[in-house]
Amino acid sequence: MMPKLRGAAAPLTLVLLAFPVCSSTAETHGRSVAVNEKYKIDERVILDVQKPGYLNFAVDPATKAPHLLISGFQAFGKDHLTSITGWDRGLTSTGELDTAVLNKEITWPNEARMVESKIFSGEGLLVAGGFLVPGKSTGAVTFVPWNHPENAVVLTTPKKGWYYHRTEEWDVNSDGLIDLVTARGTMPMVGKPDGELIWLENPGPASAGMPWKEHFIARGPDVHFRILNHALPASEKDLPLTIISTEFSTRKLTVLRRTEDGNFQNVVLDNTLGAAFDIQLNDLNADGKIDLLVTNHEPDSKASVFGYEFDPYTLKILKRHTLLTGIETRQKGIKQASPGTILAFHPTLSAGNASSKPWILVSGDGSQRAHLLVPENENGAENWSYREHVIWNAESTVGQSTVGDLDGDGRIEIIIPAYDKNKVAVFTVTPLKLQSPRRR
Ligand SMILES: [Ca+2]
Ligand SMILES: [Ca+2]
Ligand SMILES: [Ca+2]
Repeated sequence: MMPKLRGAAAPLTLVLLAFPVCSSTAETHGRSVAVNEKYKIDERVILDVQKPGYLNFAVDPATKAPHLLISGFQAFGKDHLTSITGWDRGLTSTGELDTAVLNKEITWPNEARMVESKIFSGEGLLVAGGFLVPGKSTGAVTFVPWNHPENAVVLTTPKKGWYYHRTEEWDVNSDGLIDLVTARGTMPMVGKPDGELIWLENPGPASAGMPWKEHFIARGPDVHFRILNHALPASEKDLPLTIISTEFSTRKLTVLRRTEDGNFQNVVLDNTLGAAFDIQLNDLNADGKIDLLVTNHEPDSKASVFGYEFDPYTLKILKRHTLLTGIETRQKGIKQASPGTILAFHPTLSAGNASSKPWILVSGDGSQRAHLLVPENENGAENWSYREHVIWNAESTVGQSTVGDLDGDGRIEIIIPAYDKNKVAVFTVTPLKLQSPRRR
């Protein structure tokens, strides 16, 4: 999410707003939209949440209860990392939800996600933070223990004016301890913006709690990136560490591949896509090969979502497909642009869906909308056409949305934050009852 500075326009009264950040008051709506012949999207509930920026879905490691994680931030005053659970009592029974502020000390929390590896002695969240807002631009990567979130540990050494949006796990130095890869950016008032991809060396249990040693990988990546190796099928696991980055400030999509001498080969994949923003790795056209799903962040008709067919061996783009373009930016103010983050997902939890084309959820950011792209053709690998559905006209900056089965009924929820409106909307993907009978 790239919320913009509004200078003095940000109301100082926000500082005085007391927690809780999520109140039990909520609107319920009955809006329902069919998105194809198999599914409809039902609007379930709209929650009041203070300045929700990034949403993430997490599962309690012990109880397996689904949690909605909310990274909330604002120009003045404390930010918050909040968890909402208790959804199994009914999505619309908002008075029954359990809301907990996990941490109020992390500056401008961006992406917060459950650690996948046994890096730390217990389960917990990795939070990337900071943004180009005065007083909040020196960010950090923080580990928040799940059972004791008050005992958060900062893993990065403070670097003035640099902020973080994402972390991924990889044993970069092959010592058996999983390390962290992250990108950081800076946009100083005077001077040029800059970015760098780094990895943080896991020191092992002996020095737990200390900042991790930083290792430089490359200059340029400033916001988002993905480790390709996580997405590759088992047959391609032999490829060296390969990181694909969206470089926002230098306006290009690049790939970095580790060479035998331990350095990284740097290849520009596309320098014509505009200000590159988010990236996900998915098999978009269901042909068995991983594709690159990328957004840019542009104020005008160049605002787009792209799908790239890509050869992981030669590091060459085979074809770029424009999945959505001309996304209108409606948010007023300087430097407003669209879209924001992107997420490919399957509309049901059933295993058979893994081989079909995913849907694509586009958080609009300055478009003030959440856009859902549904494949026109479920199977044709050559068909890259999507039908766009505006599933929520938030009339507010839309931060990072997420998906997951919140209430455990087997149906996927789509959860969308309206940052300026202090709202979070919950939708359910519901199979249509009247499906054509299956042929035997
Ligand atoms: Ca390591
Ligand atoms: Ca593919
Ligand atoms: Ca559900």
